[in-house]
Amino acid sequence: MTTTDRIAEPWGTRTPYAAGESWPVRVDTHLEEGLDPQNVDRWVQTASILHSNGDALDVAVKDGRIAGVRGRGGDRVNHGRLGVKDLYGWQANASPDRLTRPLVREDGELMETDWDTAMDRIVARTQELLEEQGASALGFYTSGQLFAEEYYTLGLIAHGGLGTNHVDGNTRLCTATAAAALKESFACDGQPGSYTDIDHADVIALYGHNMAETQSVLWMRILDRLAGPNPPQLICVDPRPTQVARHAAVHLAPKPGTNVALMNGLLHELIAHGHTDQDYLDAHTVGFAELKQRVQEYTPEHAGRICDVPPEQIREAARIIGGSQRLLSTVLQGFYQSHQATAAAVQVNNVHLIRGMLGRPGCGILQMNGQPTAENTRECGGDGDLPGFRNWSNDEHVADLARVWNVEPSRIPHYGPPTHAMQMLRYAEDGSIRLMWVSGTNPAVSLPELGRIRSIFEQDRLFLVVQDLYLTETAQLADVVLPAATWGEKTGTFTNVDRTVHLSEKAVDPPGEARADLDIFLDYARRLDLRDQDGGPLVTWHDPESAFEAWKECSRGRPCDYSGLSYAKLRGASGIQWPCTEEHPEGTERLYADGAFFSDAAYCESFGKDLVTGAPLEPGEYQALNPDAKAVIKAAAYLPPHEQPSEDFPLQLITGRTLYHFHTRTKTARAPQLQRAAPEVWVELCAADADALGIGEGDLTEVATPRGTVRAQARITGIRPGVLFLPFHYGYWDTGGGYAPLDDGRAANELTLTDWDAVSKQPIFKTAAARIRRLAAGQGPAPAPTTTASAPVRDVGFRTAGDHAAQSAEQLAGAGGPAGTEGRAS
Ligand SMILES: Nc1nc2c(c(=O)[nH]1)N[C@H]1C(S)=C(S)[C@@H](COP(=O)(O)OP(=O)(O)OC[C@H]3O[C@@H](n4cnc5c(=O)[nH]c(N)nc54)[C@H](O)[C@@H]3O)O[C@H]1N2
Ligand SMILES: Nc1nc2c(c(=O)[nH]1)N[C@H]1C(S)=C(S)[C@@H](COP(=O)(O)OP(=O)(O)OC[C@H]3O[C@@H](n4cnc5c(=O)[nH]c(N)nc54)[C@H](O)[C@@H]3O)O[C@H]1N2
Ligand SMILES: [Mo]
Repeated sequence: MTTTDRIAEPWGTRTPYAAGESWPVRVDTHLEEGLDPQNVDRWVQTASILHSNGDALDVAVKDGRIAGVRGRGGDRVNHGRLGVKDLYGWQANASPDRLTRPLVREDGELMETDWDTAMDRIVARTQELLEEQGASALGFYTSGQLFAEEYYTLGLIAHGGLGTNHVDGNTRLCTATAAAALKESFACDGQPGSYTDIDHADVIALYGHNMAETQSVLWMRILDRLAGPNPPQLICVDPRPTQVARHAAVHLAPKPGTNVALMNGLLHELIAHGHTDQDYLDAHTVGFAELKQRVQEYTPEHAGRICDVPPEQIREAARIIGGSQRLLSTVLQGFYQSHQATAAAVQVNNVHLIRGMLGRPGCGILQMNGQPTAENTRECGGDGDLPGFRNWSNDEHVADLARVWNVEPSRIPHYGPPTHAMQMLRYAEDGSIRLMWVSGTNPAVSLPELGRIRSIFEQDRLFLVVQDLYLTETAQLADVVLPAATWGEKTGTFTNVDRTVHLSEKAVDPPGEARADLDIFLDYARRLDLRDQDGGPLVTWHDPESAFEAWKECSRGRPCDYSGLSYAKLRGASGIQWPCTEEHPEGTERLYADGAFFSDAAYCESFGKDLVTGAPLEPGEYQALNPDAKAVIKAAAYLPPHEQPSEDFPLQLITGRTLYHFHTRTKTARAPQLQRAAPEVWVELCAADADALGIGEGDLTEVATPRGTVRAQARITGIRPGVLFLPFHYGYWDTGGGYAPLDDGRAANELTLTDWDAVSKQPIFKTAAARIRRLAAGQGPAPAPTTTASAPVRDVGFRTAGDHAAQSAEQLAGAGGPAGTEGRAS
C-alpha cells in the first residue's frame, strides 16, 4: 500500500504491461481524514458519475453519510483505479447548501414550499397549455447524468403520454456527434469498440480528445502500455500541448475547425500508399469510390495549408496509421463541437473501414461519450430519439414502440426529426414553447451565448422548471425549483462508452425532502393521470428495478438489447456490455466482429443525412445507397468555419476542460481538494502572442468576441499561435456561498456563438473569432494547474499539489492483493 498526493500525481503509480496481457489491478482509495477502512460501516456498489469512463467503485458509508470511495479491483473497466474527480468529488453530496425543499416563485422571489404545492403548480400549467396550445407548448431538456430508468420514464411521459416532440438532453452539447457519426457509418448508434482494445493496439490515435484529463483512468491504461514492453505509438490531433500530445509519436496541432481537411489528408495518404483492405471494402462497405475521388485533391501539402500543419507531419502520421496491425481511434470534443463535426468524425470511421480494422482485439473505434450516462440518454429516448434505437422515420418502428407502450401509434410524434435543444431554445425565444422542464443540467452556464440564454429564461411567458441539487445559475431563473436526490442517494443503472452497464445502488438518504428524479417524473405522470389506450396507467412501474424491467422489454431485439441483464446479475458483477441476451448472457465485447452491421433498412436506427445540409435521407434513397446492409463510407469536402478571424477579432478562441473540474463545477467546486487545484478562470495563450501583446504570466486580461467579454488571468503555454483557450467551468457561483453578478464576465460561454453542426445539431464551442488585451498586472501566476495542458512554458514558481487532505491510497495487486473487491478483471 502506498500513499500518494493525487492532486500532484493525478495518474498515480505505473503498473506496466505488454501487448495482449491483462492490465494489472491497482485499487485506489480515498477516505475522509482519520477514517480507517476497518471502521467503514458499509461499502455500496456504484460507478463514476463525473465522466463517461464508467469506473466502478464502492462508496464507504459511515454513520449514514458518504465518507469515501474505493475502486473496484475486479471491474472490467478500471481494474480498481479512480480519477481525481471521483476520489474527492463525493464530498459535494453533503454540501450544506444542497436544496432540501421545493421552491416556487412568489412576487418575483423564490420561496420554500411543500411538494404538493410545487407539483400542482407544474401540473396546472401543463394542463392549461395542453388546452390552449397542445403538447407543442411543452419542452423537456434533460441530462447525461441521470439514470437509464429516469430517461426511459421521461421519454415515455413526453412522447407517449403528452405527445410532444420537444425532448432533448444536454447530450446535444456533448456527444450528439458520436451518435450521428455512428448512424452515418453504421446506420445505428452504439460503440463498436471495447476498452480492452487498448491492451492490444499497436497504434492509438486520439482526435480532439484530451483523454489524460477527461477520461483519466483510460489514460492510465495507455500510460501503463507505454511503460511496458512493445508499447503502442500514439497520434494526437489537438491544438494544445496536452499530456496526450506530450506522449505522442506525432502531434498534429491543426488550426481549430479544420479537422475535415486534416482527415482528408490522412485518408489521401492511406489510399495513395495502398494501406487499404480491398477484400473488406468489397465485402462489407459501400461508398469507397466516392471517398477515393473526394480525397484526391487533399495532398499533404493542400491539407497542410488549410490546417497550418507541416505536410511532413501528415505524411508521418499516415505512415504510422497505415503500418498499424491493430489500430484504435478515439474521438471527442475537438471534433464534435465544431461546424463540420459529423463530417470529421465520420472520416475517422472511414479510416477503419478502408483498413478493415473493426471488430477484432485492438481494432476499435471509440466515438467517445462525455457524460457518465449520456449513452442511456441516447438509448432510452431522453434525447428525442425513440427508445431502443428505433427509427422515427420507419412507421413499423413507431408501431412497435406503440405496442410496447400500449398507446395509439399516432400518439408518438414522428412527423419529423425530434426537436434538438438549440431549436427548443429558439421556440422558447419565439414564444411557442411555454413550459420548459430542465433536469440535471445547468444551461445558464453551459449553453452558448449566455446573454441570449438568460434573456430566454427570464421571459415571463416561459414557465421554467429546474430540477437540481443546488440553487444553480439556472435554478435562480426558474418558476419552480425541485430538489433532486443524486448518485449515492438513489438506485439505477448506467452505461459507459464501451457499452458496459453498471448498477449504482443507493448508499445514503438524500438531504431533507429531496427526491430521486425517477420519483419526481413518476409523480408528475400520476398527477396528470396519464393513461394507455386501454385506460390503464401509462407508466406501469413504480421504482428503479421495475423501471429497468420495463426498459429491458423495450430494448429486446434491438441493438442495445438489455434483456439478459437484471439488477441481481449486475449486483457484485464486474460490469456487463450490451447486447446482453439469453444467447449472450455475459454480454458482447465488440460489435461488428463478423462485418455484419445493424444497417438493414428495416432494422436500422437511421437512414442517414446529407453531410453538408443535414437533411435526412428518404427511406428509398437509403435503400438504394445501401441495399445489402453494409457499412457506409461517406466522403466530405472541407468547409471553412463560419466565424473567421477578422481585423477586430484576429484570434481563434477554443474552450474546454481541465482535469480537476466537472462542467459548471456544481460538484467539483464543493470538493476542497479539487477547487484548490483550479480555483478561478484563466486564459491560455502562447508566448509569441503574449509577447506581441505585452501580456505576462498572471496578468489580468480581457477576452472578447462579438458576443461579450470575459476577464481572466493569462497563462502562457505551448498552445498553437493565434489560439486562445478558456476553461468553461466557471459560472457565477463563488465558493464563499454567494453569486457574482450574472454579467460579471467569468463564463466562457458569454463568448461562444449560436451555431451548430448541420448533421448532429451539436453547438460549436471550439471556434470563435476573438481578441485579448491586457488590463492590469497580475498578482502571481495564473490560477491554472501546472500538471495538465495548462502547464506553463516557463517556471512560474508554483506547482499544483494537494495538502494532507489529498493523500490517497494505492494498493497494487501482488503487494497484498486488492482488499475487499469482488468479481473478475478481464
Ligand atoms: N476533468 C473532466 N473530465 C471530463 C469532463 C469535465 O468536465 N472535466 N467532462 C466529461 C464530458 S461531458 C465530456 S464531453 C468529455 C470531453 O472531453 P474532451 O473532448 O477530451 O475535452 P475538451 O477539453 O472539451 O476538448 C478536447 C480537446 O479538443 C481540443 N480542440 C479544440 N479545438 C479543436 C479543433 O478544432 N480540432 C482538434 N483536433 N482539437 C481541438 C482542445 O484543445 C482540447 O484539448 O470529458 C468528460 N470528462
Ligand atoms: N464553452 C463550452 N461550453 C460547453 C462545453 C465546452 O466544451 N465548452 N461542453 C459542453 C458539454 S460536452 C457538456 S456535457 C455540457 C455540460 O453542461 P451542464 O450539464 O450544464 O453541466 P453540469 O455542471 O454537469 O450540470 C449538471 C447539473 O445537474 C445537477 N445534477 C447532478 N446530479 C444530478 C441528479 O442526479 N439529478 C438532478 N436533477 N440534477 C443533478 C448538477 O448540480 C448540475 O447543476 O456543457 C457543454 N458546454
Ligand atoms: Mo459532455
